[in-house]
Parts: sequence; structure tokens; C-alpha cells
Amino acid sequence: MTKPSFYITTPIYYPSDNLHIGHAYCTTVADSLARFHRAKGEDVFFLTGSDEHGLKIQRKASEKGITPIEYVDKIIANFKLLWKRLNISNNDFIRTSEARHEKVVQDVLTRIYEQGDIYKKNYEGLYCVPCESYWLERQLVDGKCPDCGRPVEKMQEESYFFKLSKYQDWWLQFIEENPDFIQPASRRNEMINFVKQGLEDLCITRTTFDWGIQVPFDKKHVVYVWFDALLNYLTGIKYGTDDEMFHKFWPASLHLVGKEIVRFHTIIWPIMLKAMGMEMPKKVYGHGWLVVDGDKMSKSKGNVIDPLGLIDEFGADAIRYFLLREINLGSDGNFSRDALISRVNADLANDLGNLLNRTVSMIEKYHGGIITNAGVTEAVDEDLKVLIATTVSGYVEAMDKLEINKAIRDVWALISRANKYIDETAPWALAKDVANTARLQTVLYNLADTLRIVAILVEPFIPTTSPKIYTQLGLQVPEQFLLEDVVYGKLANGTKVQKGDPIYPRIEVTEDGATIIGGKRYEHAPAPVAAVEEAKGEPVKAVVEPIKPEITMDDFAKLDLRVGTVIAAEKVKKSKKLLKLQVQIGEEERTIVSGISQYYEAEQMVGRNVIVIANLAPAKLMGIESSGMILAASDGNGNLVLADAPGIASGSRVK
Ligand code: ME8
Repeated sequence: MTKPSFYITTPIYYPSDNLHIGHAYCTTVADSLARFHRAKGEDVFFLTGSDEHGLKIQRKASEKGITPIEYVDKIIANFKLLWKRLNISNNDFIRTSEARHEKVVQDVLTRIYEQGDIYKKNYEGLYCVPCESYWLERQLVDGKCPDCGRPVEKMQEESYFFKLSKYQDWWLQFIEENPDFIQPASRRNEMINFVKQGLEDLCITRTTFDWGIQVPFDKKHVVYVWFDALLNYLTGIKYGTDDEMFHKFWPASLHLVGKEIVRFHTIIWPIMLKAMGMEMPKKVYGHGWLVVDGDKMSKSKGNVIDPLGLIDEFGADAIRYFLLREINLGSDGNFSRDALISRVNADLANDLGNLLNRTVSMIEKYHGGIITNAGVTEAVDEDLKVLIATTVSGYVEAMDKLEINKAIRDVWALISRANKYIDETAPWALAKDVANTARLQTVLYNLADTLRIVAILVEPFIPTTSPKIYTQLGLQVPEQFLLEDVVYGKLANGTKVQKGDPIYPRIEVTEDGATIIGGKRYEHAPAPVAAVEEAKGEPVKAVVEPIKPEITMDDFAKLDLRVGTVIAAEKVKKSKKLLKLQVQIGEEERTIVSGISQYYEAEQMVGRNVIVIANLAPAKLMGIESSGMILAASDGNGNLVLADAPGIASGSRVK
């Protein structure tokens, strides 16, 4: 029998900057759904990637004096690092700059052009560069882009247009016949109202810049970034090159996107597919936005949260759990450190962590670690077993409806019930009389089997925790956790538990705001890297230190500042702060140890140009001789950003 297939996608993110917690949220949601469908035994394809073309990226790269591909390569290395650290199980990562994608875009464009749905005309319009969108005067809000509120620019070009208007009636009928296509329902109504106002044909080529895919029938033009980007969903499953794979996964089961890009995915994308004669995706879900401490994330406010810093401090599962548990998928949600810490302590350390710890400890203490189902049951056991069965069915139903936090709440109700079962059955009292041995064995079996079931159910949310639970229960970790195993009684008699460390140490918060987790102290929230990147234009508020006493030009001239290129980097063992860098300065290569490890990953450093004090006397740090120092700006709030000189030859003097 062929397995059902499930194809899920995230938006492909712009590599104009590092990703923040909002992007991590969307990808974590998609990952939990992909994992859930794998646990159902389905054949899953989970795609994410990067949307690399367009004027915005071209301008960012030229500001830095590097080519667009050099610019995006670096940022995409960070995307991939983030997904790895967050345990995202995507099956592929599509980059729109790849040849496989260029071919799909050019083929599709040619096909739609040849059938007469694309035409050329002169166009003058108001363009929003950050959104890569043209607007009509009447669509502007206070003269600004209605999507992002930023100023628009007048642009004039000869362009090709895609006949969206021709498909307006078809679209309205399609939406009427497929009421579940756009979710949640509120977004569906918004889209219907938008289309009813009249669809304009879409300008799908540009001549004012060249960072894009060339239009095959008119080489002066590049393809509009959204027309290019949406097609990633076809390239990712080998459209045009592997029919078997393509037909296995198309139509997509779910395009998960943020609410601001529902329009592109539910109007433009279906019409592109219709023009190509293709089947429609089954569902587009527009999730809500994450705000931070009640405030919209913004680089000027300096409240853009870097997920890598959070993962360093709290671990990936804690962040995933918080995002999935705390936020209703269709609504906006709030991120706050305090709420994160309370959630982790209450749900993961207390409820789940203690249940495992108590159960395994008692099995060791009373039965030498051996789990036995002695079959001496009482009424209270029935209660637990019924709850297991109803939890599982409620969980599956909630996950199928994308009510992820409801599914999590259901599992935690089972965990709480199991903790209560310990109090009700009082194993420590049973242990006092050998006549109760069989009953005690049964009680502890029920607890261990509940934990086995919980481990399978939580895997989509906290995937590194489930193997830890299995290992402590003495079970072999399967390659794939399967929902068919979430039935009571599958835990084999004679299994021997292996007590381990607490799966979630409690997070202590000190008076000065530091956290202590598993004996390690974290001074402050790690720097919001994404904020720092852009803070070059809009400074974050700094703690200003007094200026040092005056020096002369001669004093300054003693410093030899050079551009160096980092050619290798690694963390210094046993140090939280230090990275060991190999830096090329002209012909010379030297080792520099730098205290930037809380702000930059070793992988992010390689290939980066830094500014080095080249004539500083060598010093030993953690036993390593460091020859020079690299310059960085630090504001005393825990933000640190390296001074750099992209595109300048190594060895160049800095004056
Ligand atoms: O729009 N809260 O890319 P993008 C929750 N390249 N989610 C957020 C968020 C927040 N504060 N901020 C961003 C693009 N997101 C296009 C997509 S797809 C063919 C092309 C998430 O880098 C959310 O999912 O601007 C949103 O839709 C997406 O990131 C936008 O990412």
C-alpha cells in the first residue's frame, strides 16, 4: 500500500538580514506539523528556503561593496545554522539563485507567454522596495505603502504583465467552491473583498536592476521577485525533472505563511497555477505575528530577538515549546523572556521533568530498575487508561485542524493526571509491605507506559526530549516515533530503566536579571544580532562610557590598524566567551583570540573581514597566544558588533 503523502512549505525568507524569532516561529510550526505527519506514517516533504532576488538585496549588497551572491551566501549560511540548531527537519532547502529554480521559472514564463497570458506595455507606478510591490495611488495609505507603511518610489519601465484580471471570475468561483482553501476564515473574507474591488494585471518583469532571473524571451528584463519566489514550491519537488516525485507531492497539502503574504499565496499563486493548467494547493494558512513584550519587533527599537542567542541559553526544545504552546496559530502572539522562563519551569521542568524523574527513581529504588506489568489493577488505573485514549484522539484531531497549542494542552493534561496518579496510588506507602509488590509493579508500569506514550506525542514539539525519555525508560530510540504505538500496554515487561540527568533543569533568575540553568550562569540576554546588523543606520540606545583623556596625532599614529580576513575559526574549549581565529593580514597569517563567542558563531566568522590592531604586544588567553586584537562596537547593553571592511583587500591599512 502506498503511504499518503503530505507536502508542507514555509515562506522562503529574504536573506536581506539574519532571521529573527518571528521567522523561527513559522518554521517551528511547519516543522511540528511535518513531524506529526511523519508520526502518522505519511510520506512527508517539508520545504523551506531563501528568496534571494530583487532590488532590496541588490541595494543591500552594493551598500556593503560586495556582489549580491556574496551577500546572500553569508546570510544563508546563518539561516541553515539556525535551522540546524532548532532541529528543523526540512527535506530540502531551496535557493532561488540555484540553476534548478532558474530553469523552472524560465520554462513556466515561456509557457504562459506563449499561451498569451503575458503582454508588454510601458508602465509608470509607485514602487515599495522593501515589499517589492507596485501600488496604485488610491491604494496608498497616507501616501505610503499600505503593507509596511514605508515611502514608495516613482518608477517607470517597459514591463511584461501577467493577465490576473482575466482570472478574476474563475478565482471568486474557486474560493466559493473551496471554502477551506484560505485559513483562518477571517483572512478568506479579506481576500474576497480585495478581489471584488477588481484585480489589476500584474507587472512581472523589471529592467531597473539585474539581480534576478532573466526573462528568456526578452533578455533586458528580469523576473519580478514574487513571480520567481512562488515557483519555489514547484522547483522543490522537482517539477519538470522528476515526474514521479512531483506527482507524489503536488498539490501541496499546506502552504504556511505569515498573514501579510496571504494575498500573494491565495490570489497570485493560484492564478499562476491556473494559467499553467495545474491543480491548486489544498490549503494556505496565514499565521499571526509575534510581537515582543507587547511591541512590534523593529530594528530601530532594538527589540529584534535573535533565536540563536535564546537557543544558546535555554536550548532549542524550550524555545520551540514556548512558541508552539503559547501562541494560537491564527492570532498574533507575544514573546517575553519572563513568560518563556515561567513556561519552561512549570511545564517542562516541573510537570514533565518531575514525572519522569519520580517514575524512574521509584522503579530503581523499589524494583532494581525493572519494569513489570503484574496486572494487579484498581479503578484509578482505568481512569488513566481512558484518559490516554481520549488524549490521543483529541491530539490527532487538534493537530489535523492545526490547533497545535490545543494538542499540547491535551498532552499536558495527561501528564498532570499521571502526576496526580502518583499521589493517589502513593507508591512509597505500597513499598512498605511486600504483600503489595505486584500492585506497586503495576502502578509503576502504568506510569512508565504513560511516559512512553507522552514521549511519542511530544516529539513534534520537543524532538530532542523524546529520545531522552525513551533512553531513561530503557527503550531503544526508534528512527521514527509512530502514533500507531500510542496505545496502552506496549511497554515490554522486563525493560530496565536508566536514570539520567533531569531533562529540564529549573531556570533560576537572579536579582540582577541573570539566569542560572543547570549550574551555568547567563549574564544577560544575548545580543539581538539582527538588531545590531541594522543598528548601523539607526543606533540602539547605548550605555555611554565617559570619553578617555585626549591623545595626540602621534599617539594615534603608533597604532597599526589593518584589514584582516578570517580564514578559520573555532570555539576555545572550556570558554564561554572566546573564539580562536586564524586571520590573514596580507601575506601573514596569525592567531587572534577574541571574546566574541556569545555574539558570533565560529561558522559566521569564516570569510569575514575584520579590523585588527596589528602591532599590539602578544598576550596569552586560556593558554593560547593571541597576536593582535579585533575591533568591535559594544554598547554596554550586551550588544556587540564587529567593525568590518567588506570587499577591501586583506592587509590594507585602516586610517
Ligand atoms: O515575505 N512574527 O520573506 P520574509 C511571525 N520572501 N512571523 C514572522 C514575523 C513575525 N514578527 N516576521 C516574519 C517574504 N515572519 C518572502 C516570502 S514566499 C514565496 C516569499 C515570518 O523574509 C512569516 O511567516 O519577509 C512571514 O510571512 C515571513 O516570515 C516573511 O519572511
